[in-house]
Parts: sequence; structure tokens; C-alpha cells
Amino acid sequence: MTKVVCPGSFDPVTNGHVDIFRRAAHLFDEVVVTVLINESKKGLFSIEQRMDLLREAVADLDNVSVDAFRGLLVDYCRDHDVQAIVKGLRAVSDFDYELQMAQMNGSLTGIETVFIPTGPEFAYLASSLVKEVAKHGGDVTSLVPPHVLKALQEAYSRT
Ligand code: COD
Repeated sequence: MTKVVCPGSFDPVTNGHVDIFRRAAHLFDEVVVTVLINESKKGLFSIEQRMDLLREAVADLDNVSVDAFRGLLVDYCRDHDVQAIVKGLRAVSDFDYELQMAQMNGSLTGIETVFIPTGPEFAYLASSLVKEVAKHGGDVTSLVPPHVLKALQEAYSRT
């Protein structure tokens, strides 16, 4: 049984993330999508909201579950018998940072990081850009699952 994590902020989950979860679910026995709890960084959505949005996004994938973690990802992996970290890679700019994190995590516990290249149609997609476009009334229908679109519209109608 190979159990992996897909970690992230997921504020909110986008179609680019879901594509990575779906492909990881085909490659590995068990996939845990886990949200970083970062008290010093306030997001648009609370951790619970992000987890609910994620749960709905992966509802059709039997071997994918959703969790949250604080502190070091390697500690979460050790405590939950996770064998590898799965990350999506968009561009060279992602690679520099992701390689550094993969090597740091590897040096801490020996855990491997597996990179899945983004689908070309999602290469420019980031939660931060989706929020910026949605905030100013731009159309993000094709960038996020329908329930996330609804949550974004509700969040920005209150501001
Ligand atoms: N296509 C493919 N992949 C994508 C796309 C896309 N369009 N958008 C994002 N991704 C990938 C990202 O590359 C990333 O791998 C993942 O999806 C999550 O993305 P985000 O933006 O939601 O999350 P990040 O990048 O803010 O998450 C950073 C982590 C939480 C993973 C990282 O900071 C972490 O592991 N922190 C825990 C503390 C720790 O252990 N620190 C030491 C690290 S060495």
C-alpha cells in the first residue's frame, strides 16, 4: 500500500489542484490532500471551509481523503505512515522552490517527493490569481469546480 500526501494552502482548491489529485489517485493506493494550518497567514477561506471545498472536489475519488496539519509536513508524514509527498509543477519558477523543499524534506527524514507536471491547460492557474480575478468580478467559471465558484461569489459579495 503506497500512501501519499498532496499538501497545500488550497485557498481555494482550483481545477489545477484537482487534476493533480486525480492523477495521483491513479498512481497510488491512498492519497491524502492535506491543508496547511498557518496561523500567521489569514486566507479568504477558513481551514474548515477549505477542507469542505476539497471534500466536495474529490467526492468521486474513492481513495482520496482530506485532512489538515500544523508544523512540519515531514512530521505529519511520519505520524500518518505516508511514504511520499506529491506536488504539482507548473513552471521553472515552481521548480526552484519545490526542489529546495523536496531536498530539505528528504534530508530531514528521507521522504521522497514526486512531481506531477501540470496539465498545460492549468499551467497559469493559481489560487491567488483566481481570487484576484473573482474579487473584481472576472469570470473564473472554467478555473474552479462549480461549488468553489459559488463559494467565491458568496465570499466576495460580503466584502
Ligand atoms: N497545476 C498543478 N499544480 C498546481 C497548480 C496548477 N495549476 N497550482 C498549484 N499547484 C500545486 C503547487 O505546486 C503545490 O504543490 C500544490 O499544488 C499546492 O498549491 P497551493 O498554492 O495551494 O499551496 P502552497 O504552495 O502554498 O503550499 C505550500 C506547502 C503548504 C505545501 C508548504 O509550504 C509546506 O509543506 N509547508 C509545511 C511546513 C513545512 O514543512 N516547511 C518546511 C518545508 S521544507
